[in-house]
Amino acid sequence: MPMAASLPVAGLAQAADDPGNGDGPEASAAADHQQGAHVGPDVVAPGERGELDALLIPPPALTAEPGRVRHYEIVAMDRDIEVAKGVFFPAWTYNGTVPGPVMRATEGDILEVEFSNAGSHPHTIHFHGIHPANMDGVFEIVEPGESFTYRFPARPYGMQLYHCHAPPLKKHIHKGLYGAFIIDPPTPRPPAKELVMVMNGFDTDGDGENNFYAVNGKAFYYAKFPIRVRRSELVRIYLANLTEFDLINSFHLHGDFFRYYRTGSTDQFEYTDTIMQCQGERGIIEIDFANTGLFMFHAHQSEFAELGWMGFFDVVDE
Ligand SMILES: [Cu+2]
Repeated sequence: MPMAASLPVAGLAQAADDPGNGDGPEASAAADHQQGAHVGPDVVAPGERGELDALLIPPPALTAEPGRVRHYEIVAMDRDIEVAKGVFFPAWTYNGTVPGPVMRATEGDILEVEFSNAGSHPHTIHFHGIHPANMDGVFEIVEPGESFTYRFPARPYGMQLYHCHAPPLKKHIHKGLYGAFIIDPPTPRPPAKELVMVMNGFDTDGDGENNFYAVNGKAFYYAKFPIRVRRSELVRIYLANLTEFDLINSFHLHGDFFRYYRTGSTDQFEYTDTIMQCQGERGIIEIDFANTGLFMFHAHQSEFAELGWMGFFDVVDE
């Protein structure tokens, strides 16, 4: 977890320039300046507006229908991806992005995933959930140039995930082979503005420690492009932690509380503003914003936040 090389990252610059970043009377006077440095076009982040929409916004939930097949085609490929402004990471990807595409099914649907390995190393797809042993993506290693079709009923409902399970596991996950897998209850959850956030980290200098952190793969992206939501609508976040090397990651929301459904397979929830997840943990967050304005969300490990895992909700009345 070393400091990033001399990269002009907004969060780092701000932290260094503002040692008196406290709660004193002068703090509010500096608020406008701080806001300008932390959010919007001045933020140094990779990517264009809307570029991460396919990872942020899941396909819609469908009501249960007997015998329905949900078909996905996933191709493993090596690809250099920009994880922080001007910083490229030699990733192993599912379909070219880190995380891979959001997969979604309703409990009882047949999930059918046609997996082809166009990468340089052997890979698999291991899904979390309940399924037969020969669909578990551990023993059926798919060599470069080969393919394998996973097919099983999707269950149980909740926020699941998938990742490569080829050895050495640490490397195959850190390189970027993972993604979100949502299984909806037979009767879908109430309508909401739905978002997917996969927390991840990138070791860009090969020393076994992460140099950048993000949700959905790009440091400070949601600080540059805040996520606009309406105060009147329920905001539902499918959150997973696929960060390698660090033991935990976390999600903290400013200015409000949320319901957190751990894994999302029962109706039990915790009411809080901060949760933590070990690698592979996931859950569903539901927020009813009480106020309009810009609200920060970030890892509550300050270091992760300052190395990229920080963004904003722009809550508006419409
Ligand atoms: Cu792999």
